[in-house]
Amino acid sequence: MPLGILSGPPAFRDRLYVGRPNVGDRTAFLSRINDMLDRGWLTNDGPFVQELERRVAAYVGVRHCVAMCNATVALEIAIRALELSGEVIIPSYTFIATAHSLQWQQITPVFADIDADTHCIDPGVIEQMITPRTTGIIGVHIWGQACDVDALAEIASRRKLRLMFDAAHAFGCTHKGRMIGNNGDAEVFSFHATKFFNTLEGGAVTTNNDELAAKMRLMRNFGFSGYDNVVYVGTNGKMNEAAAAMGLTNLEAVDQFVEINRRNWDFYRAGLAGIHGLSLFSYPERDRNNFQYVVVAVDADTAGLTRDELVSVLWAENVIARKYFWPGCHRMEPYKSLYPHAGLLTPVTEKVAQRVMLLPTGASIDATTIDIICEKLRVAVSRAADVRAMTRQRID
Ligand code: T4K
Repeated sequence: MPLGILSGPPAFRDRLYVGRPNVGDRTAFLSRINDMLDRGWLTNDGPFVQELERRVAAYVGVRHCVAMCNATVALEIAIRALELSGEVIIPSYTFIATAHSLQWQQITPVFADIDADTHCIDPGVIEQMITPRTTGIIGVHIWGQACDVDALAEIASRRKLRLMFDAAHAFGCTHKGRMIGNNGDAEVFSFHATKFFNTLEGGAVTTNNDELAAKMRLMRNFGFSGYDNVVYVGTNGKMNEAAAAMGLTNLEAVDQFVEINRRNWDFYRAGLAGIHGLSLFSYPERDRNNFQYVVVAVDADTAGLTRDELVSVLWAENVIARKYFWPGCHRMEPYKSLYPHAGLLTPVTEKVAQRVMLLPTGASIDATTIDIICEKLRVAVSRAADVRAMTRQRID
């Protein structure tokens, strides 16, 4: 039953999704696809991939960009190229790919808690998790906001650990005035369709380490060094030319994407103001963010409704809000069975994961739509008891 009957605005007819792709100039993209077909070079380090790597490296201000087929494989390759083994410390509050990229290679992800304000890994808890088997730390720049890079670098250097970053959310973002992509031994971007900057599917590792970059280039191509000569265990991590064509097109529009996202975020800030129990995650002005994520924390005691109840209300209204990254990696398999007590060390993760929901943004959403979404939330919270009864009925 739509919430509209509680005298709020009517339900949307079409579904509104989190993660709608940002797409640049369609004509430019199709013209590149034509070039690709005319050339008959579809993948394997083609000219578009090489151009994209050069342009991304210049944009990020980093020595090397190694393009890959997606960020999960990019994480796996970076982890292997850095020779991580044993245990690696990561936050539990991240997309499951961060943990899986280690477990896939028989490396144990050790789940650290996060900071309640930034949602990023808390450097204060890391020291106690280091054991003789620990070889590295992977920080995740959640919501495009840099984690405490300096504190992590200090710990890594003192304890002789490798440090890399899952920067899947952070393309176009800065840390202390410098583009993310330059920190630690390596940083990994996702260029998935849902990301701020997409290549359909894709990802990249950026690094200022020449040797590491060369190694990852070989590893993404089965370990081939020239024809008929394999020098490493490798995999197929190559980006194809159609993906790179999309990347080149979208790279020309990144400023526009930020502008749209920023505008939407401001509309949400105005629209959500004064709704009891709902707080919009804000990005510190000192750094540049891509505003790809509209993150709202629900305080159930004040709102009168839990995050899950609000999400089901929105779904009933065709607003497909998401509960990223609930319930936390440590509560998903195989980690849940392997480390049943991991939750004891991650109280902040548990709390944040229960409260957060993401709302739709991007070019397909305008001010009027955002107003209506906010109004739906306002009506739901102001009539929490009725809504709770209605959502219970729906569930029953
Ligand atoms: N590290 C972190 C911190 C990450 O967040 C991710 C990926 C990775 C690593 C790994 O990166 P990749 O290997 O994927 O490059 C989605 C994305 O598939 C995933 O890339 C992303 N994080 C994650 C946060 O979100 P799901 O399982 O939520 O996808 P799905 O199919 O439910 O789609 C999400 C939303 O996007 C839906 O509301 C529909 C919309 N959508 C999706 C696609 C694919 C569209 O509107 N159009 C589309 O083409 O994981």
